[in-house]
Amino acid sequence: MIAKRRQFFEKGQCLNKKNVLITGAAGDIASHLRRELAGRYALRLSDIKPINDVGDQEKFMQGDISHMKDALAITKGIDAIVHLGGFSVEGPWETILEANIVGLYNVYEAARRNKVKRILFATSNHAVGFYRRDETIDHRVYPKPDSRYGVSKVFGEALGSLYADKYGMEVFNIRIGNVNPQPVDKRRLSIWISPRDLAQLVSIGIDHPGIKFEIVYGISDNARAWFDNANATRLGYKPQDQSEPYAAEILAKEKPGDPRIERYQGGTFVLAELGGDPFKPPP
Ligand code: 15L
Repeated sequence: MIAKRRQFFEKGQCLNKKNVLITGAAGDIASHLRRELAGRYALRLSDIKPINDVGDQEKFMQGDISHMKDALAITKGIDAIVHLGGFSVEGPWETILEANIVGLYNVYEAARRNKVKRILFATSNHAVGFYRRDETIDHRVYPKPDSRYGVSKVFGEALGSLYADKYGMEVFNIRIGNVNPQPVDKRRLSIWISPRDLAQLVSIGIDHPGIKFEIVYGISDNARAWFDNANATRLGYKPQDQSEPYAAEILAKEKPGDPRIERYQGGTFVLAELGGDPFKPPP
């Protein structure tokens, strides 16, 4: 049993499992994925911040992806990258530029130089946040970012498209809604994804043969979804969780919202302004 679980490492690479790098590994989404994917892949974790609870099947390499040298070091000997690293809400332009534009470019370019074929990019519903809530959109709509953060996610999707077409990289974009053990408010009833459903999508992104460039939505099987996730279904995604059982309790607590926010899928991000706190009242 113990022998079966053992991984065989040579020069930092696991020989009997896919070597998967998770960037932004100190964050919340990564902590869910590490738990859900434990044992399935040899996980290399990387973040600018240290991680104190590294498991015995995980390796940690600290790195700042805004420096190419670090991006090259962390992507060496890897089969697939799950790129979660970056700034995860609206913020000042300099912050978005360094973490989400320069950092993302470095990860793609380092992957190309290190011959890493597959990249999963954690893009966001905020790449399309200025679509209205009365519209259902699929993976083929043109972007409508709701923030500088959303623009950086559109940039990431576009860079992935370039690296797929020009360099034959295999790119899987997950436009994540909101990852949480449970949906937390009315808007999230539409865009919620449970940790185990996200892990299923990530596994599809890592293991599905013949990926070239795909965009899927990271949502569970939500009755109130604004996204037509047919592309994920086509690739075998069968979400196990639904937000509807939480709806009555959430809606009973929900206060009437600002109609400008209520109109758009991106919620508060459509109003958020400089200062990096999308939950501040609008100016
Ligand atoms: C995101 O893209 C953010 O990373 C996350 O913090 C949430 O704000 C989420 O979107 C959301 O829209 O709920």
